[in-house]
Amino acid sequence: AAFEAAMRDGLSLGQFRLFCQPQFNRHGRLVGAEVLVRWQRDEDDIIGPDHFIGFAEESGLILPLGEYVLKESCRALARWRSDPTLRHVKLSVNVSVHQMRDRAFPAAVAEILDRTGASAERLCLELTESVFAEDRLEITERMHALRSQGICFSLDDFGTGYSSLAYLKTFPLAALKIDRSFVRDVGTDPESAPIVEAIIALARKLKLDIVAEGVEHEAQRSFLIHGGCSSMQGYLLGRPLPIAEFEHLYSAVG
Ligand code: G
Ligand code: G
Ligand code: G
Ligand code: MN
Ligand code: NA
Repeated sequence: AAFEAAMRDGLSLGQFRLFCQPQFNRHGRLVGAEVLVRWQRDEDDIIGPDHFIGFAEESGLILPLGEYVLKESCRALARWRSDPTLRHVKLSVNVSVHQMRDRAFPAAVAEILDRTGASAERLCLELTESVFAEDRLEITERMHALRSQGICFSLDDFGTGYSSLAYLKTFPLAALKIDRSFVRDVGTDPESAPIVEAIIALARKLKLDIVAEGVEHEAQRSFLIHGGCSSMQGYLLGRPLPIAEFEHLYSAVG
């Protein structure tokens, strides 16, 4: 409860900060970034989402926190509209199942887009497979309501958890993110390479984009490129940076 109160204060004090990790296509062009939230409790006390998203979900704070993350992400997209490089960046925002269960979510997102002036086509929402354990009709309806605004969806951590391939045809997804556990092992574990190749082939057949996560080594990158992977994210290519630093580093004019 004390942690919850501290989070509530942190939210009103603006202590939650957005970091962005770049995503590049196979030709090395910056095409996107994933938004990763951190809680800056003090000058040298930053904690990562693994330590507070669970609490936020249990307490209901995930709704205002999620809305804050979306609003800041859309404000960035609006700023980037006139930058020759950043205008091509699509921002991927992680969305909790609790947000997807919220009846008011699509309208709240529409209002954020409207108020900030961000283009819906530049916004992608990342869902995890846990979302699909929910009421299927409700989630599908909510996804279509957001999809009709121009927003797209990607499926995070693909291949872990209790994946069902049926999800891929039931829900309106634009991309799959190959979980970093598979990417990590492509050079060492004899099973991982064919799994990654099969996921890429599956995604291409279904006309889904693929983002490989956790690319740390050149050998992983070349394996993925030869396998036909469309884009990548990982420490080899760029670490998550505070959004202002991300902006400064990649802006064509800064
Ligand atoms: O770097 P990293 O520790 O940021 O991220 C850990 C996990 O936290 C990731 O799996 C990511 O999905 C989750 N996460 C990061 N930012 C957000 C956010 O804004 N909302 C939600 N729901 N999850 C997030
Ligand atoms: O040109 P290269 O050797 O990198 O191609 C490796 C494989 O990736 C080939 O099978 C090719 O068809 C595929 N490929 C080439 N360019 C693209 C691209 O832009 N997107 C995707 N998804 N696959 C590509
Ligand atoms: O939403 P998701 O679970 O995919 O969040 C991505 C997580 O992966 C974040 O915690 C991010 O900081 C982390 N991450 C990003 N790139 C790399 C990488 O190259 N290696 C490792 N080990 N983690 C990474
Ligand atoms: Mn993610
Ligand atoms: Na992931």
